[in-house]
Amino acid sequence: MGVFFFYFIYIIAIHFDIVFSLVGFHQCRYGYKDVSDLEGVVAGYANASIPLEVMWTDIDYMDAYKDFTLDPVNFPLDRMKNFTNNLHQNGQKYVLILDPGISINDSYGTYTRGKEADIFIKRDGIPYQGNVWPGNVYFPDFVNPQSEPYWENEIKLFLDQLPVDGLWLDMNEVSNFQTSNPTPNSTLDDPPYKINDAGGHRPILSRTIPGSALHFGNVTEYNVHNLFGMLQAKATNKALTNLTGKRPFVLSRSTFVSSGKYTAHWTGDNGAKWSDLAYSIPGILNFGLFGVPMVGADICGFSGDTNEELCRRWIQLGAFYPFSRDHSDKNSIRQELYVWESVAASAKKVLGLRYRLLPLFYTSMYQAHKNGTPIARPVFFSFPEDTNTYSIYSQFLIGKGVMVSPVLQQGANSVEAYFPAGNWFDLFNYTSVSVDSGKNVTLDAPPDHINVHVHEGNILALQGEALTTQAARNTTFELLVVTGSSNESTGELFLDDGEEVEMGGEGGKWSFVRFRSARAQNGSLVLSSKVENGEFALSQGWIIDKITVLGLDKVNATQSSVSLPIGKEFELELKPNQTLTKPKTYL
Ligand code: MIG
Repeated sequence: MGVFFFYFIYIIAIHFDIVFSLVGFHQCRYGYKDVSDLEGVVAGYANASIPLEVMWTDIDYMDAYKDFTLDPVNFPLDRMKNFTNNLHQNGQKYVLILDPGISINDSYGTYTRGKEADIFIKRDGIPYQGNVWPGNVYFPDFVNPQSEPYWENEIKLFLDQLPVDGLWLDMNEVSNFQTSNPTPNSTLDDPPYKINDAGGHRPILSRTIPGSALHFGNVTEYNVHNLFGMLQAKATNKALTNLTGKRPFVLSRSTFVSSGKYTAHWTGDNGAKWSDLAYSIPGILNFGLFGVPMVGADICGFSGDTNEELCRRWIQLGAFYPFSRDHSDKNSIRQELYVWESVAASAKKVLGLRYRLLPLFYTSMYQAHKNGTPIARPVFFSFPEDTNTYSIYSQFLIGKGVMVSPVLQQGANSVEAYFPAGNWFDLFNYTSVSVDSGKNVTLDAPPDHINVHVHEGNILALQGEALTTQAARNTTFELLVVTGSSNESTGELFLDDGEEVEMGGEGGKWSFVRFRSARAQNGSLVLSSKVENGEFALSQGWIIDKITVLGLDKVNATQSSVSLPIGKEFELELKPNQTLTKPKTYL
């Protein structure tokens, strides 16, 4: 099974790139009323000193739910421009939603240009008519090569007005509010099987585009149904790359094999329920294995009212999702992280750690790009020899050595977590869990704490806490060297400007560093780095000004100061001349 997965993801996942700022924290909601509402939320985060990287707006911003338009009353262009500029000045970003259905309306340019280009999906020789938020719609046919220039031009016309930073593709399964009549005797519209979709055994054409509809080249919808979301994400990714010359920022609800190359993904409409908090972990781990590494679930829950305790536990977990976004339904109460004091306090703590770990999240993204390994990984990924790890779905790893063990039950103040053999250190307070062979351990998990441990054998490059990823990038680095019975510890660090089109591309501006520590025979710890393309890191002035060693009983205390440029290889010997009872920091 493991071997199968490895081959599978190596093939499909390579060369996906994410914008660095995508690893920051995101706030969204369906039902923000107007620009003032949005401004209030951004201010709410700033006042509470909770990191906010990206503000999102759902279909509320559109004029009558038409793509590429703005509601002139509540989201007028001048206010929207001003809002977007202010975000950009604060180093923040803005992302808007798009739905695939194009309103049938002769005074709407996106429609008339689509009609002229003849790019809509057809049935019986004319465009197939569905019904979604704007009323009657036609759907662009992303199988048609002409849909790409059409879509790019629509995005261009919109970006020329409002320079948003990314696009969110919803409803692209395709979701249709109406079920069309099947063509009589058509096995494409109503084959002799049903699917258990949305709680009922319904014909497959229910609330989507019927299988007998036709795409470019007379390809039936039946044959390409599941590809729509992927092809739309591909076209959107390409359009944004062409238009901005930068790495694009796309989020898609529907995905297929290879979607991970073009888009991030969220797991769709969950509920504000404890069970959905727990299900979010297997959901995210699955998508990592499917080759969609940038994935998250709606934090605090989408439908139904959340509550303080659930939202607090959810941000504690969600702060470690690869894609970390709070999102809620129009009919539910507000759940921005500053709404409750205890949630705000927890959010500052856990997002503080997330931002210190941004180099790990981003380097894991680079590893996904190169090797297909997920960012959030099942525990068995690093411990395949420990068969107890195979069935774990309430804990997961970030990269190879950071393990998250969240509280998933209401009222719980402790958590039972499985620890594979070795030394583990809590990343908030460096308390340790040490097990000779893998076993279950009961850990304290008071209301404001989530257990996040790093395993021996790892070296983490950490940066400082900050309110935006840009500000975090400007802080100095700390190396956290985690040792144990194993002789060697290793860690990797990928750095670039966060938006160059290809991660680690030939001739690009990036640096890649491998850190290694090993015990010498005299008991010293030798810490060194190997650097590829150091010039970029040197040009940014990044330095390591702190080294912390965990898990050594004997360590050198003579090293009084360090200031190591990341872009330059180094070798340091930490001599064993002092017994330590707590982690040693070299400053
Ligand atoms: O019919 O745009 O999953 O995230 O807030 C619902 C409104 C349409 C479903 C998405 C959800 C989004 C909502 N959309």
